[in-house]
Amino acid sequence: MPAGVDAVPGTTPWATSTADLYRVDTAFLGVPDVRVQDWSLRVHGMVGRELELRYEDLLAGPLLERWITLTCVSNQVGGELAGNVRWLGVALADVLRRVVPDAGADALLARSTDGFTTLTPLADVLDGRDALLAVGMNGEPLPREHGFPVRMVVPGIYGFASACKWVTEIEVTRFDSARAYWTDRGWARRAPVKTASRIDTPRSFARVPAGVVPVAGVAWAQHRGIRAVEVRVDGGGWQRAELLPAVSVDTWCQWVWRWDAAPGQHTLQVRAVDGTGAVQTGEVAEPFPDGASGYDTLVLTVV
Ligand SMILES: Nc1nc2c(c(=O)[nH]1)N[C@H]1C(S)=C(S)[C@@H](COP(=O)(O)O)O[C@H]1N2
Ligand SMILES: [Mo]
Repeated sequence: MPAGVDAVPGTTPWATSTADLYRVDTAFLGVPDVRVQDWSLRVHGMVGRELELRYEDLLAGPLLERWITLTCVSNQVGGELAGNVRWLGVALADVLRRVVPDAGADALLARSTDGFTTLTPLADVLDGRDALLAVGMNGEPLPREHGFPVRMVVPGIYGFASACKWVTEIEVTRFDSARAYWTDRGWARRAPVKTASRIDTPRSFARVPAGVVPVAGVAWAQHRGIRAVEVRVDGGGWQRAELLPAVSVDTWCQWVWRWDAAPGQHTLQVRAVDGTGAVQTGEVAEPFPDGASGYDTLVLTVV
């Protein structure tokens, strides 16, 4: 964990404990129970040569340990379907280099024991980001709920399009021919994480004493990073917040803005600027089909 985080009471903890990480499972027959000795991963499709990996092959490494913030496309603006976890795993790009993808391939179709599938851009996995075949989280083997024994984690892409749990098969394929669980239900075929920011404290409808009020929260734009966070009061000018440390462009960032609050009812809004300089859009969109957008907005009373 970087020094200097968790400095403002009421902000989401920088590190998400395994117990606190949100869960999304489509399997209605309970959480898959996969035994290590029965598990293997077949990497095939548009490749020079197929590969089958056993659990011991992954443990033989090299293993990388990386903080990566995972987010769900179903998250509403201001919502809680996001968490920052220390993942342990093998670089997916290394595995793909061993199978030698065909020049015409542009997608990975990952399949889970429960029939769930994800469709991920091949170029993103190969561009140097820390896409992982993860075997551990937060210093322990993956718990069953989060995909034991092995799952994918790809920074910058929503979970439904990258984070296949209980993964047993990866097919190198093409976007124009492949179909996946959520794309069959109308969700986006390409799903980069949208820049998002959230006010954690004060809470909505809070009553706070006049004077200096720390307004704080988190912001994320995985694999682009957060360059700035800005807050505005009652639709006024955007004011720069202070950013707390982030480990990399793949993790969220806590922020705080010290507000000299005058009595009355006020509306606060937050927006982030990502590492490319792009400002988070205020255009309101629902999560379907490719992620929510708009400013997190808080109404409170200063007394
Ligand atoms: N096999 C399987 N993998 C899955 C899912 C699922 O339902 N089944 N849900 C996906 C979605 S929508 C998200 S956001 C992430 C959530 O991972 P978590 O449940 O470990 O937080 O896993 C992804 N991987
Ligand atoms: Mo999700």
